[in-house]
Amino acid sequence: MGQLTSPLAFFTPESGGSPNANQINSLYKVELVIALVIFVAVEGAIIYALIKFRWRKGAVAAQIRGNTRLEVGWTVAAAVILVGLASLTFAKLSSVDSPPDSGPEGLSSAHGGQLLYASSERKLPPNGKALGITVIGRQYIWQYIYPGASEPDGLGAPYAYQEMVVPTNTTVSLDLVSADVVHSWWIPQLGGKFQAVPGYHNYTWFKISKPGVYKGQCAFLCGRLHARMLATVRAVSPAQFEAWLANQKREISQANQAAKEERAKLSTQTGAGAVENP
Ligand SMILES: [Cu+2]
Repeated sequence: MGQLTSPLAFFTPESGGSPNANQINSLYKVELVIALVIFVAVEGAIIYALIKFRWRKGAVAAQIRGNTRLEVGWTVAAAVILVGLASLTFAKLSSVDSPPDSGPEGLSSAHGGQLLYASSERKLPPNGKALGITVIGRQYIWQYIYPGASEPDGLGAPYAYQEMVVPTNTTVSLDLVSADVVHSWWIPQLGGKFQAVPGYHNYTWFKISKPGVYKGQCAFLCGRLHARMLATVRAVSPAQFEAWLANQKREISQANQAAKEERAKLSTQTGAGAVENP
């Protein structure tokens, strides 16, 4: 799924969908290169020693008791690498953690400009505005609730299952919750894993620049059908997103209306008692 721009791409985390995933990918590459250099040096030294000092007739093994210079050398070198990697990680952490503002081509309507509340867990763009989507994990499907509730208690908000549709160039802030057990939200090209834990709120974000489909699935064993708990994010232009959301709202209200009429019809036909335990 990740673009095969270098031979390293096969070994590195997927990226290309969102800036946080790209930052994770570049950090991983730096660590991979350092690890590869050390691996080759260590394995090379072992192979060299195996061949050079292999058993020969009459050869006597040298008795070596430590080498202070060498031991200080590899201890200091390891410490320098460790401090270097830690510094680089902390330098990159904020761009993985904190979302940027939406782009000028992003969703500019009431939804995309929705002011959300920041907290120590919920990081928001500098201007505080993002499209807030609540992600509910339940056995075995993801539900996405969009802003736009028609009633004060939050009811009547448009929602979707399995496929999340989002506008491009717009910072999307996800509020992850669970209706039953622990699930894990993971779309590799859009960033790291985040758990949906019953009774808690976890937050993550992404910002997609180009339209496309980004696939993932629940990454935490949540029951028998865990493997079928797929998730898709489809990024479309802000105008297409608005149209999709309006259509979603209309279909949901039509379905609710039809169910209401059906209930009314059933209760007049058979009497209320017959539908008490449908
Ligand atoms: Cu699962």
